[in-house]
Amino acid sequence: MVLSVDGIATPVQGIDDPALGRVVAAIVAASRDVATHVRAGALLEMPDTDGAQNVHGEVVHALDILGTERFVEAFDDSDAVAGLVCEELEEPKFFDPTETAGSYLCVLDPIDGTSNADIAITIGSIFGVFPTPAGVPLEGEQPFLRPGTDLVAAGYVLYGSNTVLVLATEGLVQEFTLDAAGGEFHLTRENIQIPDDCPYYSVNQGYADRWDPAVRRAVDVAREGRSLRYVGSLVSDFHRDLIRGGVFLYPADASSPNGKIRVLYEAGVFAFIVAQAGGAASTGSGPVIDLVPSAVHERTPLFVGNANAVEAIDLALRG
Ligand code: AHM
Ligand code: MG
Repeated sequence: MVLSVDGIATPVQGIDDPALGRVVAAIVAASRDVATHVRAGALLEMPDTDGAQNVHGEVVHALDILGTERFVEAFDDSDAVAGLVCEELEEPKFFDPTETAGSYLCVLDPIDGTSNADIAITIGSIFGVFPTPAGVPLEGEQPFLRPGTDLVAAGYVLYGSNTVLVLATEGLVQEFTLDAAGGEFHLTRENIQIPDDCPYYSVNQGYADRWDPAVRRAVDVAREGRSLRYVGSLVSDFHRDLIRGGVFLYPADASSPNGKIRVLYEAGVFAFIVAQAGGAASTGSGPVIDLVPSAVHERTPLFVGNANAVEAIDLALRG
């Protein structure tokens, strides 16, 4: 069975459960709204941030607030999401259990690449969908402390020169493009496989002084014969690598012993997507997709993209 998902013009392969269809429809609804605000930039009124910082000690942007509100509302309305971990919310949020039985748990970075948000550079939303685990009380962090292998769907929305939704389900990665006039997403790439060629590498070279020798070796290996591209929005760097070929590195360094990228709603999601597309994701010590976080906002070093490039990086890290 293939379901029609509200807000996506084409029936969506890989979505067979109506409740999962409602989760995707909620992501479509929220991201369409975020896309409108991203497009309008400073011309649309935005929430007042009052200089707030989030749980990670980072300055909150108005779009972080707006994105969080829109996704929370849409998930709540869907009656298909039992709980949510969101980058901008310190604690997991649970929805009315009488309306959400047998549904899903979502993880979300509502606005990835926040530092690019008010300078007209591409940003995105990242999401992952887990089945609600049987026999685990829906409270606290425990229901979310699971590996990327448990995901049933994951993806991102990229607010770039056009808005694209990439959706990964078991064995399939599809891209949909928003027709801003009609308000619907249309299938534009059917079965994405990461290219064998790997012309690009991405890393924040500005942190080189903080890297240990193993990371320096790994970056040297990643750089060999490749062009550097670094947007500073992981979702943009990842999308380029997925379509054109490439590898992204966010290693640990002296100031960030676990790197910056979060396991649940960033690294794990990209690990799931890239695995369906024939690529790889490593922490430097093992596959990201097997990583079980011990806290919902835990971070991990991340090396993701072309499988051969990730393997070469792993070898270099091991010395
Ligand atoms: P964010 O979710 O708060 O925006 O942080 C994640 C972003 C990634 O999109 C990007 O790859 C990285 O932070 C850039 O960090 P840095 O400026 O340290 O290179
Ligand atoms: Mg963010």
